[in-house]
Order: sequence, then structure tokens, then C-alpha cells
Amino acid sequence: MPEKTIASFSIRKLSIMDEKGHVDEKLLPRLSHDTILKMYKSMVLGRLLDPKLLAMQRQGRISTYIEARGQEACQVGPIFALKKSDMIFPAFRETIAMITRGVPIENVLLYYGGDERGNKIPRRYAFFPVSIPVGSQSTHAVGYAYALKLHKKPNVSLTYFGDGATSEGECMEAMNFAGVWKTPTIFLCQNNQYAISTKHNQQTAAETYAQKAIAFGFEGIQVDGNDIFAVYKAVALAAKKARAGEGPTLIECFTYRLCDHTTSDDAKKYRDPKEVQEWEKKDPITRLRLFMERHKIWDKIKEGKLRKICEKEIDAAIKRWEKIPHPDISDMFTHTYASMPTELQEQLEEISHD
Ligand SMILES: Cc1ncc(C[n+]2csc(CCOP(=O)(O)OP(=O)(O)O)c2C)c(N)n1
Repeated sequence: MPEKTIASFSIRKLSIMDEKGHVDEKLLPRLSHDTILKMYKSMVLGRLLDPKLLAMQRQGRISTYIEARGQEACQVGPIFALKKSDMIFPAFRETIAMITRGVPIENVLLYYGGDERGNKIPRRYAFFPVSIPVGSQSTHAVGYAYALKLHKKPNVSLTYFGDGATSEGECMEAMNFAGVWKTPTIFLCQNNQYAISTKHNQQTAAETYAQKAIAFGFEGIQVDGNDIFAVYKAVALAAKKARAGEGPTLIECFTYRLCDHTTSDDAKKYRDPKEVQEWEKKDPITRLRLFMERHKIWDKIKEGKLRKICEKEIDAAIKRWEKIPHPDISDMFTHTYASMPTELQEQLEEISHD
């Protein structure tokens, strides 16, 4: 019996705007200038929030903080492409996505200040809490989307995760069920090239992360993750497909983490500074600014004003956060177990007597 090919695949890469802000007009999504300016503001707000919180961590005012410099397009693009009622399931690096959704910066400060109330995100933001165990949010996103399907709701779920999460069984299990049940789920993999110090070629022998979707029976696409128009378009198309009952999509955003993994990391120990410099040239914010300048909707004066507005917003949120009374000390016992083990109960009683 001669062999025959029973499956073959190819992976497309979507790129619309280059490093100088030039765009392929045929591919450019139809967005008003107002929307583009809002996208830009969200990216700048995120970029300015990072150094503030980093400084606060160094001052001991908050605990470990997770920056996202360089990943602003991957985080902001999807929020603009989805409906406000579509549910977002973040990992731990998605602070910029979170504040773009409208979640108050105080929530971020509470959370990183060790106060669990920060993770209680009001339902109206349709944004799940930070998920520290790598990949664990992906099954939640699929379960949620399956429920949407059963209830015939027109919404979708989107889960953010990193390249490292694709080595977690849970992430692959989530994709498998999403494929089998054809759930309205968007898997948004931010391939920032590293999982802490583990480089992409130690993470997988596959040429792309996007192609992992093929094994689960659905579409995978790679996009330039530093190009907000490409990210926006890929998510908008995936959402349209999901709402039409055509199932999930895996979107690999090819990007780079310009910062350390967290405030506990020193990326200089495992990355060549030349590599970082090369990626700085691909900065997602610079290229959108160049695009806006070319279209005469932006200039240096507007840039200066925007930066001041963002700084003010951040400072005001920090002031509001400083006024929030600390939680009761017993609070640290309340969010882990449904029924508390005896030794923790004893400890709780002990502090209650102090
Ligand atoms: C289940 C689990 N294992 C290990 C860790 C420790 N850890 C935290 S972040 C991280 C790397 C994650 O890399 P990736 O998924 O690529 O996301 P990125 O940090 O690059 O955004 C690891 C191993 C964890 N939080 N959870």
C-alpha cells in the first residue's frame, strides 16, 4: 500500500504595521482616530505604571511586582477587539490589559500590596483574578466558554498565557477540550521568548506555538505581537468566528519582554543585552506613535500632555490606595481553604488573643 498524506498544515503570520509605523492599508482594520488614540493612551498608561510600581516595590511599599514592558500591544489590542461582556482570563502579567478594561489601578496596588481584596474584581469588568499557577486559567476559560455555549450566550472567553504555559498539561488539556467541544475561546499566547530564563528553543522544538492548535483540531495563527493592529485584527476575527459557533482559535503573539521577569529576577544573567537592544527597536508604542504622527493626529505637544495625564491618573490612584484601611490581620487565613485545617484554626485563635 503506498503511503498518502492524510494531514498537512501551514501557519500564517499576520503583520500590518512595521517598526517605522508604515501600514499595509489593505490589511488595516477599520478603526476611528478616536479609538486609535484610546489604544495609544492605554499603552502609554501601562508603560508609565510599570516604573512607578517597580519603584514602590523597591521602597518596600508593595511586594513582588510583574512588569510587562514591550507587551503592551498584545495586552491592549484584545481588549479593544472584544465586547465588554466577553470574559477575560489573565495569567499574572496582564496588568495593562486589566486597567485597559477599566479595573481601577487601586485593585492592582491592593493585590501587589498583599491584600487579597485587590483580586476581588467587580463582575462588571468581566475580568477574572490574577492566576499565578502557570496555565491554570486556560481550563477556567474553556469551562466558562462551554457554559456560554450551553446557555446559548453570544459571548466569548479569552485567556492570556505565556509561551512557558504551553508546557503545562493543563494548558494542553484546555485546548483539547476547546477543540472537542468547539467552545468560543480565544487562546492568546504571548510568546515573549522566555519563561523566566528558559528560552523558546528550550521550551519547544516546534517552529511556532500557533501550530499546537492544529493537533487539537482548530486554527492557530501567529501575529506580530508588537503590532497592535495585527493583534486587534486577529482577535476580532477569532471572536467573530467563535460567536458564529465555529470554535476556538490560538493566537501566538510574537513579542518580547523588555523587562525582567518580575522584581525578583535579573534578566541580565541570562539574556544578551544586544538582543534586548534589537527588540527595543521594535517597540510597540513607538511604532503606533510614528503611525499617528504620519496621519497628523499626534505631535510632541500632545505626547507631553498625555504623559502628564497618565502620571496624574497613576498618582491619584496611589493616593486613594494609601487611604484604604488595612484588612484585619485574620484576613490572611480566609481565602485558602473552604474549611480551615485545625493547625491554621489554632494559629488564627492565637493571633486573635494577642
Ligand atoms: C505551575 C507553576 N509552575 C511554576 C511556576 C513558577 N513560574 C512563575 S512564572 C513562570 C514562567 C512562566 O513563563 P510564561 O508562561 O512564558 O509566561 P511569562 O512569565 O513569560 O509571561 C514560572 C515557571 C508557577 N507560577 N506555576
